[in-house]
Amino acid sequence: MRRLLIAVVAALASAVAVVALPAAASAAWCGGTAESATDRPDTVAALSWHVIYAYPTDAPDRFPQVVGAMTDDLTAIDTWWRAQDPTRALRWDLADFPGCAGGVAALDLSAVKLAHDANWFRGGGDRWGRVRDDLVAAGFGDADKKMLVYFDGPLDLPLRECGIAHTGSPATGGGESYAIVYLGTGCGNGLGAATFPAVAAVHELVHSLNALDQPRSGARPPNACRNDAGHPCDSPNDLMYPFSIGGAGLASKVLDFNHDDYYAHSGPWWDVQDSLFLDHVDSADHAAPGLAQALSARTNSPGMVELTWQAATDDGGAVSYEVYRDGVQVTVASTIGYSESLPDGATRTYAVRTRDGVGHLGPAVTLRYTGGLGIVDATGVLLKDTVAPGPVPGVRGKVAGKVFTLSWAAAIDAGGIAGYRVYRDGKLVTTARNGASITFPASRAGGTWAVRPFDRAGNLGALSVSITVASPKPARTA
Ligand SMILES: [Ca+2]
Ligand SMILES: [Ca+2]
Ligand SMILES: [Ca+2]
Ligand SMILES: [Ca+2]
Ligand SMILES: [Zn+2]
Repeated sequence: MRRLLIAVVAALASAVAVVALPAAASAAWCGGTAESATDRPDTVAALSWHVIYAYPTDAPDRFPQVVGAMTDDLTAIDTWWRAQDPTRALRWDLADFPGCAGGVAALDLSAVKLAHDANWFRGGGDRWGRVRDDLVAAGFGDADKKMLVYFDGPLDLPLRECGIAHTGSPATGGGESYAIVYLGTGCGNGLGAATFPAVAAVHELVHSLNALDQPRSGARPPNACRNDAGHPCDSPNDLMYPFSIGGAGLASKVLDFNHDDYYAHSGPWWDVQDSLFLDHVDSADHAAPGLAQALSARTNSPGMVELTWQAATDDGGAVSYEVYRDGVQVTVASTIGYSESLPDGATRTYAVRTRDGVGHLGPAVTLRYTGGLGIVDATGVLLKDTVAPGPVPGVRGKVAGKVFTLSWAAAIDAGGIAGYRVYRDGKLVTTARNGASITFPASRAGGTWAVRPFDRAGNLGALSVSITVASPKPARTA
């Protein structure tokens, strides 16, 4: 389920068209004026928030002018959240800047020139989707991150909406988890002063943490607005109140007035406090989970792939497993194993990443697999045959003179057949390694016969249909 939540806000004191920028960068962001259009290597192995400054192709890049004020607001948001709930903190995607003290100053802030011009984003339409699509195409689709985007371009905003977000899946980030705030058209006035732009940013961010996500049935947030169930109406000081007065500062806002609608409440519906994109600072779980060991893949039934791995260990509670197909997260499983359809001959890359109960992430384990063949290298060469041969289609037995010949049609295996196990009356009699027949003295012909192929990796195929051969009559002597 996905619901559009138009945010906020704004009733600004005046609709100035030009953003009043702070005079100079005031906070010490450790990245200086260095711009990165890609997600820098993570220093936090956990679900996190990634912050992006984005601007249309034909708009000026004001990142050097606004980064200090953005950092000031994000620092204020971080401090405000910890004051609202000392057991939680926003978990940010941080970068390894030399000599940086850490915290919000070490934010991995991206600066991205979008693929479209201001006109593409200016009007109504699905602006959220347009911004999101450009950023996902630029590489910001990591399912382990939710994105907070500062969009810096001119807009037509008759309703003074200064931000927008969707509710997605509480468990994952990526393309469904974009919180966007606008800097243009007056929305950014006061950036860096912990006033309206900071309120809008954390308001949209909390939408992306699925605040007031309405359950299909049963108890629900008691103070949801009557015609706007994604916002609470019990206090204008609530962070998620449908609109905010321009001059109201972040300090006047509370994270769920009375704790009865979306944060630290006692109801059965989703509670933002449980989000794994928050650092659970009160948890005794501090370490990342181990690897999904022994990741393997096989084809047990045609047209399918079955992934298997061993349970990972963790210093906390249960471990979940994020499964990726060709870089796209397809599920977060609480149990071991995953299967999906995969045509024989098709090759995909699978990865499994562990996640603990508070959002720490283990390293990913990866393999490439070709349906019906096995685990392959980057060029498609078979590394490990994990697929058993098909069954032998039929078995024949024939006594001629003193010789009994058992023969069968060859089994098929993409990695190569190595031989056949031969069974009489359910017991292994011998192994045939030189083709699809074997001979015995005629005196041993009586019984029920079947064969089982095996491939070069030792994978055993299914037992063939069995045939029953009568004992040859003993030759009579006159
Ligand atoms: Ca990063
Ligand atoms: Ca409330
Ligand atoms: Ca852990
Ligand atoms: Ca095989
Ligand atoms: Zn809203």
